[in-house]
Amino acid sequence: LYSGKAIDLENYHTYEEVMAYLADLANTNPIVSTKVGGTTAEGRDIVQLIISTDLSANKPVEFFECNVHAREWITAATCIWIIDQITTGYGSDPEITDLVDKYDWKFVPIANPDGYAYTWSDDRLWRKNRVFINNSACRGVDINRNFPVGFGSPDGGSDSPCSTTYRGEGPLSELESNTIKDLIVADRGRIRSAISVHSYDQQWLSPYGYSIEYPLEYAEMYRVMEIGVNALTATYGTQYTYGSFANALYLGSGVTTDYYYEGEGILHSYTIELRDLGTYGFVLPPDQIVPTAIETWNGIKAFVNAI
Ligand code: ING
Ligand code: ZN
Repeated sequence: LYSGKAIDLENYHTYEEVMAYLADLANTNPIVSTKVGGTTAEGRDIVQLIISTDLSANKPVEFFECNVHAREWITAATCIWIIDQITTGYGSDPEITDLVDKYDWKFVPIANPDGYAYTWSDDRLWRKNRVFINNSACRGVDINRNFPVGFGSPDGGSDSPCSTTYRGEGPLSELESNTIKDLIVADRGRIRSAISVHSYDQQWLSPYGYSIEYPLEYAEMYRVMEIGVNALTATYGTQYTYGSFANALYLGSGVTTDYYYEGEGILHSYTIELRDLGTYGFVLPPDQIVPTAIETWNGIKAFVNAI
């Protein structure tokens, strides 16, 4: 199925091309492996890419999920660029070598494969997955409204199947959200940070999404968000805002970031909204992939070193 062909990092790629790249990396690089977390309704694997010098050491994990929302193509492209950066930098770039010696790095580059494939074939601006809904002509659940913490609380999602933020029949009703949960549970107790990568709006957001209350450790969260954003902005001057997402953006209930923090006790759990501010929105031109990835990676490195 997979050709094992490398991909260029300056363009967007189909689900199949990305999977071929990940498989090739795992086959050729001794510190890389892949794990199939689950298989979607349409038969696509949800793949986690693992960078680890020693899996048996159970190092602290830096966890990333990307492209939960199908149309946010820059998020998979950025995660793939970062994977390439880490794997090619290990052993030659001292900072990357140190970060890989200390931590395991785990990425789900395309967390919503059916939705992603649909944005290539039919509707570039599709957001949800592609499940059939009983008694409805509309399809798809918003994976980022389908998690247990805050699930169904008012204003942070919709119970209408035709809405782009349809939360689904119940917490973790969706294969994709269950898979993310299983991958988190598999590393329970050693996840040092969990980042949910979205676009667009240029924001670095902490819990809570479902409430305007601030988390107990908000001062610490704010401290590291500021360090991350400052390093990101120092790269090309791209302006980011940061804060708790219910306050900075809008209410969102049943989101991954609240589940990681409140449901799994992961202190450092954030949503990063990548470029831009709306000029191109979800359809960010390919010539912005590499600059977006470079600045984001600078922010993440500074953040990981600060926590
Ligand atoms: N934004 C996120 C969304 O799911 C978000 C932002 C995250 C809001 C968490 C509230 C809580 O709506 C995008 N662009 O998807
Ligand atoms: Zn999103």
